[in-house]
Amino acid sequence: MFKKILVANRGEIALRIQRACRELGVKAVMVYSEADRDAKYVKLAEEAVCIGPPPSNLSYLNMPAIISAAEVTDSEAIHPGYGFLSENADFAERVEKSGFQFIGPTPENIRMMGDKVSAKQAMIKAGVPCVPGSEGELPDSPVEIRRIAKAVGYPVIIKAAGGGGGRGMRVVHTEAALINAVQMTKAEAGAAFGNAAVYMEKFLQNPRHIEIQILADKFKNAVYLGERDCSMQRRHQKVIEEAPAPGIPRKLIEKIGERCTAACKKIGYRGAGTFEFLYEDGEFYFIEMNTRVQVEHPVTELITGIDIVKTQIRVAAGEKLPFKQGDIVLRGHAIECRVNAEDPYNFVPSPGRITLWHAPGGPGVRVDSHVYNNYFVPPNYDSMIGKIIVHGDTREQALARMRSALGETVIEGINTNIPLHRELMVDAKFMAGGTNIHYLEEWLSHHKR
Ligand code: MV4
Repeated sequence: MFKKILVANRGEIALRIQRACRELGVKAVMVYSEADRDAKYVKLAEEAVCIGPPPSNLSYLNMPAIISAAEVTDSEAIHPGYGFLSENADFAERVEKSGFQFIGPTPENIRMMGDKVSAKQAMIKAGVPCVPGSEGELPDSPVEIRRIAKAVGYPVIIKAAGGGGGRGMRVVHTEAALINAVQMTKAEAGAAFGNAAVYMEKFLQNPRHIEIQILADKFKNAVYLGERDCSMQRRHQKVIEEAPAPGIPRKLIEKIGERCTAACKKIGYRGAGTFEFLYEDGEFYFIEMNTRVQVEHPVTELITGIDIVKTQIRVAAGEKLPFKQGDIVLRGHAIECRVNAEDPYNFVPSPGRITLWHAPGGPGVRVDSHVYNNYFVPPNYDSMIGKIIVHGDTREQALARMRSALGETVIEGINTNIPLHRELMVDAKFMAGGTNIHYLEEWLSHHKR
């Protein structure tokens, strides 16, 4: 095991990784920007290094500053968390070239998954079901493009190879609109990602967003830890996640999970990873793979009893996965509400000083947050200030525990989306389970206030 690792992130995930390090007996070096000087995990750290001014590009995205911090502190490995540099293959490469272990997959695997065309080709080859569409990048010939779209069937969606997470996509309903849409998407993709390559898929109208969590070691052992339903989202920002996904047959999840672990073995994947799928009419379609720990990992931890962050660190240190697929048992139901510093209905960010903070508690309630009484939420970063996660024997018990937890939560001095969560937890359609990716935006459009 490592003696010391550097945590190259901020906020709740920095604290989450610091806690995992403490349990493992590993020293955690925290880095922080000038805006995060007063963060709780910085005060609690045995070592902390300021890496620059508040803007992310000068601090949490500053590769030389982070690698220098690892050098001066004699760290052995770097945990990138999520966001920032976590899925940057060049960063992973520079970390390893500087003699540190990157806590994540190989730079080659990160690069493969960052290019959505090569990711999809690898998945097709490995037997993971994908959305029907173009075989790889679209050709230049309009005649060929029209032929592919006709074969796929309208509506189609044009996606940038360099995109992902909802960036660089365009839906096309008719042949008349096709060529212009492809050209527009290519131009935008070239400017935004430095890669004009695009591909085409059948556009699924009402899917759910279901993802499979995997863990793999350096010895081609891989397991899947069930699924998460992340359909409750607005503008590609997840709001609520849960596990298991209501109403999806366990046998089908197992079949897809096995395809995911087989793909991991085939490409030599190591660390934590998430296969994102669209689920419609009883079928799974792979769309993207995330090569990092995700915000919503706690719901999987609660139903499996497995510590995903600790396992990431263990496998990065060269340990074997401490469990096999047959050891993984799913128990009960977990729900996560992301707590954001924002107006609950118009979503305008609400940074500032938290004058009163009461976190909820009780059986089956977990709060992952770096926030404390009198904490100042800086305006420079994402608005998420923490997560409330509950576990119950059944979905109904988890819902009851979340209602209770949200009822106990007091946050004053800034606006938060807690009122939105309170309403959603008593919404009849959400309570029934299985709402699709459009549900929240439709709900908000009818919301009276
Ligand atoms: C799609 C789709 C429908 N059909 N692909 C958006 C984010 C990116 N990861 C993929 N996305 C989508 N791809 C096909 N073929 C609909 C979406 C989509 C979406 C997916 C997951 C969660 C939220 C979403 C919101 C809008 C669109």
